[in-house]
Amino acid sequence: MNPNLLNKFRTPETPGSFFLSFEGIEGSGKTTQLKNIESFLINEKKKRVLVLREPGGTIFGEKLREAILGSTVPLHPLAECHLFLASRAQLLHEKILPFLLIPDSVVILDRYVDSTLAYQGLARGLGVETILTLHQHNPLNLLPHRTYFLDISLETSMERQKKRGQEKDYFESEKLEFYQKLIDGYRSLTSIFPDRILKIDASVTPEEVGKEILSDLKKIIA
Ligand code: T5A
Repeated sequence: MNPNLLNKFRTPETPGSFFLSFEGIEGSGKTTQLKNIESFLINEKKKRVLVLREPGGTIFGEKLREAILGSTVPLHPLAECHLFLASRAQLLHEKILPFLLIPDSVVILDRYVDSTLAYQGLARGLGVETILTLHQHNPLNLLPHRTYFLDISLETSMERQKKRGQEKDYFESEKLEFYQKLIDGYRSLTSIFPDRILKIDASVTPEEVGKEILSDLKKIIA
């Protein structure tokens, strides 16, 4: 990894404000856990909290979400990648950056740059450096203070998806090898960003996962 590339990235600096993201494969429990964190931050830490998801979160982003997840044709990895980046740039510009200028604000994102690194960079094969290079300019060069990577096995993901029983979207229809590449990819990202990404065992009960996240969060957010 070119160290000059990592130097192009920054984290928000407004006093008392934090940028958090949740990552993991389908069914890892991101949406379940971020609701828990949201109420802790509002009720106990008296923060102003904005929860957003990717792709989406803006009118334009939600249209792109529909286009990607509803696609019935296989997209070229670069086409896929640029659609996620367009949604992200608009979300940063319209919502994340203005909100993080407010003191004591917290943005919580359900997926962010590590999804692109894992899905398009590692599972589709575009490479980590290519994805980071595409993010090196403002506003895409903003990194979270903390990323919770909810780690589950292939079997757990499949079991939870089956239990939920919804129609499969564009990525959920992928083969098992794709999912294994994603799991390995996410795990490898923790060594590129050891200070930012915290791997959590998410195969246990939602309460146990929540406890581990809160214990870390209490250390970061005084
Ligand atoms: N994508 C996205 C890219 O390829 N590149 C990118 O750059 C970006 C941003 C988005 C898709 O786009 C791709 C990745 C995705 O494929 P999505 O629908 O927004 O799709 O995201 P998913 O992660 O697929 O959403 P899921 O709902 O499947 O996953 P979650 O949010 O991690 O899981 P959650 O909380 O909804 O839980 C799933 C089920 O498991 C249960 C829940 O009750 C629920 O039924 N559950 C647990 N059961 C037992 N024990 C636990 N600990 C549990 N936690 C949750």
